[in-house]
Amino acid sequence: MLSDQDRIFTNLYGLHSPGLEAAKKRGAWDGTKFLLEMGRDWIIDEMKGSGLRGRGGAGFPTGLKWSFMPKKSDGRPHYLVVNADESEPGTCKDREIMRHDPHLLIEGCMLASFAMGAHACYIYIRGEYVAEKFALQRAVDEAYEARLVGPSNIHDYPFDIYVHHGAGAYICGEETALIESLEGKKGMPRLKPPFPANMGLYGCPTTVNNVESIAVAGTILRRGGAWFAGLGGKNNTGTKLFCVSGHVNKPCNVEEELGITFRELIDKHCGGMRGGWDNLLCSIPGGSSVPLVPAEQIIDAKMDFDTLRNLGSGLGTAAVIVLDKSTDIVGAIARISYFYKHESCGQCTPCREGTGWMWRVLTRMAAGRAQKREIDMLLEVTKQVEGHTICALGDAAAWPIQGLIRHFRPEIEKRIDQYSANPHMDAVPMAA
Ligand code: L3W
Ligand code: SF4
Repeated sequence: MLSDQDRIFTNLYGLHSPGLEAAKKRGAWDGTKFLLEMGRDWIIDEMKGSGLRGRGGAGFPTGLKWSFMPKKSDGRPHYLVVNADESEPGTCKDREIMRHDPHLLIEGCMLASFAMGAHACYIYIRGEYVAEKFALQRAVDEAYEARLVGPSNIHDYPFDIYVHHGAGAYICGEETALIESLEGKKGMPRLKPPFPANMGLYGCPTTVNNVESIAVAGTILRRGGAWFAGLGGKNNTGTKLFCVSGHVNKPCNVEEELGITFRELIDKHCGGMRGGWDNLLCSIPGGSSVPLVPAEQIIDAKMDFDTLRNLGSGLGTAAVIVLDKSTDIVGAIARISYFYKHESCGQCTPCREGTGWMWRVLTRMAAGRAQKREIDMLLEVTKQVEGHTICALGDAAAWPIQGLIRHFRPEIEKRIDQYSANPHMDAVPMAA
């Protein structure tokens, strides 16, 4: 169990002001100049040693990503871009950081930018996050006034930071679409490679990191990479913000050690499972993009990248959606399919056509109005979408359906049987 001393964020929520003076008392901006004086290589080595894996969904090692930025300048400026376009259904952790601990984020921006030779950082914040945008801008203004950042600051590292407000498109959370949007164009993903580290914002070396990945950097550097690496498990280190929603008694955001079990997470922080553990149907453990995991597999599973991947799912953003037995699981996944159809940018055919096709078929299946052979046809289409698109939205649309068919095929078949026995019924009863 994570002790309060090892929490980076959530032991503070609700107790303190997000303002600069209070943030400093909690440790933000403490010794930042000293950390900068340790040098770029030291910072990157500590981040590598911490084992921190990106907190935006992909879990890519953060220190390694920073090391991809060119060491020597070829005349092009370097940029850090912070992805605060938090839009993955179920995910609301970065929102908490921007509301309550914006100075940890701003300090992290400076440290990360310095390590990568960037003198400017853009924080791209989700369009719907209006209060958070103002909270963050207030904190940025405070940091400028206190000369913690700015062209001439007490850290002797010229550094500017800009908050950019998005316009409400999920796809702008994809790093290259985000870059396009920052450049003033339509938010449409680019093909990778080239990766942003070589060709990012305005064609310059750029690193795009999630809010949480950057906001933990100051604490990691102050306490040492080894401290962070000592929490969690091998290859799954540190603390993580979990956003638990759905059929638990008390949905919440909480910081815990990676590797806490699903059951412990819910019992300790969420007042337990609604109706008791026998009532658990399944969980979508990492935001809507990852496949569901049925009750018997998830209940004692470790909540970390590798365990959940071995269960055919993923930690994603650690947005843990808990579903009890009252859930219309086929209808729920059909609703998720609608989300991806709606958010597809439309530039590649498998995604543009496939997301709509999959949603329509699944919606019929939810009501039993389908033929059993269509289940395999739907599965086949998900495989034609997965891995055949420019960005990961295609995969994200395919995976939840694959998880449904893998674990709940009998439920789909039962509905089809019920409907064919009585085709005049309005709808098949949704609950199992
Ligand atoms: C240089 C290489 N850089 C990889 C960088 C790359 C990126 C990072 C991870 O998708 C997932 C997606 C969603 N040289 C590199 C390299 N990089 N190889 O590393 O890259 P990648 O391609 O593994 O992932 P991605 O495209 O960033 C993210 C899933 O997260 N997801 C979505 C969450 C959405 C939000 C939101 O609300 N905004 O967080 C949740 O599971 O499906 O699979 O930076 O450039 N050789
Ligand atoms: Fe756009 Fe979908 Fe292609 Fe991504 S996969 S680029 S969202 S059409």
